[in-house]
Amino acid sequence: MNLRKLVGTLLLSWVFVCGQAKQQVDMDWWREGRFGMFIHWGLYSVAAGEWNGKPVDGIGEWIQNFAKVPNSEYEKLADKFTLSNYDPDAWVKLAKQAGARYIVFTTKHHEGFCLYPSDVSDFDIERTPYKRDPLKELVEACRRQGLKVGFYYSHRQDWREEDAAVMKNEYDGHYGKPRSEVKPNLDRYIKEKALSQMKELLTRYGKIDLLWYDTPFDLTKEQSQTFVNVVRELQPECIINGRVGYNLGDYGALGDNEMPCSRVNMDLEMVATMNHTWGYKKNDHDWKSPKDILCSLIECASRGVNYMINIGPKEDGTVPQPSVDIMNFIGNWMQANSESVYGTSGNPFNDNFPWGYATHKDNIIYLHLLREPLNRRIILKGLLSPVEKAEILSSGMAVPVSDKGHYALTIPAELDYGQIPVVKLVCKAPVRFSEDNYMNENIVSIPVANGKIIPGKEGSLSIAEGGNTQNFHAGTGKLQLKCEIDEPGAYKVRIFTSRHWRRTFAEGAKITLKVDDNPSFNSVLMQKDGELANVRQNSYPETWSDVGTVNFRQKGTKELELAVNSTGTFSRLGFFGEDIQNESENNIRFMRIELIKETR
Ligand code: JFZ
Repeated sequence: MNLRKLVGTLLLSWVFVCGQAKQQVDMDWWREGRFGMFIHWGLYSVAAGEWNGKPVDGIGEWIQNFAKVPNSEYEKLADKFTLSNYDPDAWVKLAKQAGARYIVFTTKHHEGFCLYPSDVSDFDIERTPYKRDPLKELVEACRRQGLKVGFYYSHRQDWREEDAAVMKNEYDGHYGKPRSEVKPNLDRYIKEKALSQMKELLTRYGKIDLLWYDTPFDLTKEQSQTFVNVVRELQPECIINGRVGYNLGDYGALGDNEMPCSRVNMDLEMVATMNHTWGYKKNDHDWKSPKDILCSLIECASRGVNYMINIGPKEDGTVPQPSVDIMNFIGNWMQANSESVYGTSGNPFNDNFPWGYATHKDNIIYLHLLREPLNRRIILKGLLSPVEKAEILSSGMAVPVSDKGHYALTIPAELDYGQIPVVKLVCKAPVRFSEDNYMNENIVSIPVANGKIIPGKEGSLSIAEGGNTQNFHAGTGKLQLKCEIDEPGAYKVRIFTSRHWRRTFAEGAKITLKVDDNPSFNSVLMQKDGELANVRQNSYPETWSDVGTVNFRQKGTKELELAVNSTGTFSRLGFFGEDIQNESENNIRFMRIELIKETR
């Protein structure tokens, strides 16, 4: 080996050993697939949201924590975890027929119980009446049906292990001793249980395609890196999710049920519940509608991110019927329309369309219609590529296209918008777009992610992975936006912010907004004038505030400038204290600004 090559090899080894090098894993199957199915199954599925006959609020898989159950009591659930109707092939078939390309299954959640026979812990499936390995059976079913295999592993939280006690925000009653006597040794837990079990999981079940870590909390970067290294060493082609911590995964991380508010230009995955819980709860009947769940899949694709929907089977392995119905509804739609999701990139336009969502691939644009466009017309401003033709994807029905400066589509009458019809627009070359924000129908929607950040005296606001503002408070600068107005007149100014459902709206928040040459809205109070009624309300409600009206004497480019005077009580952190983007409390989480043409 010549000297140059030797030096290069040594340098690369050194960088890798320091964990600095981020090994490039082939993400193509994951990006192409766009859609996965999450499965939360554990002793909490036996509890099913109740303890001592009483309902326990909160997500079902956290019941031991919320109900403050000592391990000596909680472990008795294992006797009732029968798996008597467990049919892994049926689970995989449900996912496959819905069009999901991968499954992520909880091998060990925060409760510490292992859904497979572990040599490292006796708190595992061998405590139950089930005498086989359900994880092995699920992996084999995935292989038989051609779905990729993902393992969820709670690498930081383990309520069974005192060494993993998260003292600042966890009930220490799990260990049957007063908090003052709980002496966690996190390094020992990591070495003796977590990493040892990772080795079991990564060597016993063949090729694993995705490792899904969760809630890194107070892990150090070095500790997170050890969870990366064990995967790289044993399963070098395995993708690691963003929640391993410190952005060390192969893709980014959003909060639970957190929908990006505009197109993102990085690998991200949105994980979502079908009701309000991941683990089965017998009393949670607040199922999202099948169409809402399908819309979330499509909206994620239009943002360029993956969508992983969760099912929470009962203790016997039965999948709740509403979950089956939702997956079948998605599957029916995907049968005719999946090409508008698989392998696509996000909405190429800068606009959020009032009638639905767009995706694109090479020379094709897909328009997903959630409702009939105004006057059954869609005008594609900003499209620079010549159009060849347009049709309804599922039927082939022609969609007339005219070119009067902008391409305009005339949408056929009598489409069934309950089934989210898709227009397939074929261009004569790979699609190209202008960077401008245009009006669609009577609204111009300006995502904050399109803005230019001007840092302030105390630092700078930024744009989070989900496209919303973060660290945006007095002193961290301002955001400059611009848009194209089609006609002069009066426009209502509507600002959309988001918050984590556990926190109140931004009481007392004040902002300053300049819109072109109109009088500035100075330090105006953000009122809660409404919230969008959609699936986001479950976790990240989208609230709008109408700050006033502006007038434009002429059509054309208009510039806006937004600054924060005070953030009030606005925040996004959940009460677990988990925050993925290390977001501070002192932030207004803007999503977009809409200018809505006022009709006379
Ligand atoms: C975690 C788990 O605690 C939960 O039980 C479930 O498994 C879910 C998929 O993941 O919950 C989280 C993790 C991160 C955030 C919120 C809930 N977050 O970043 O806002």
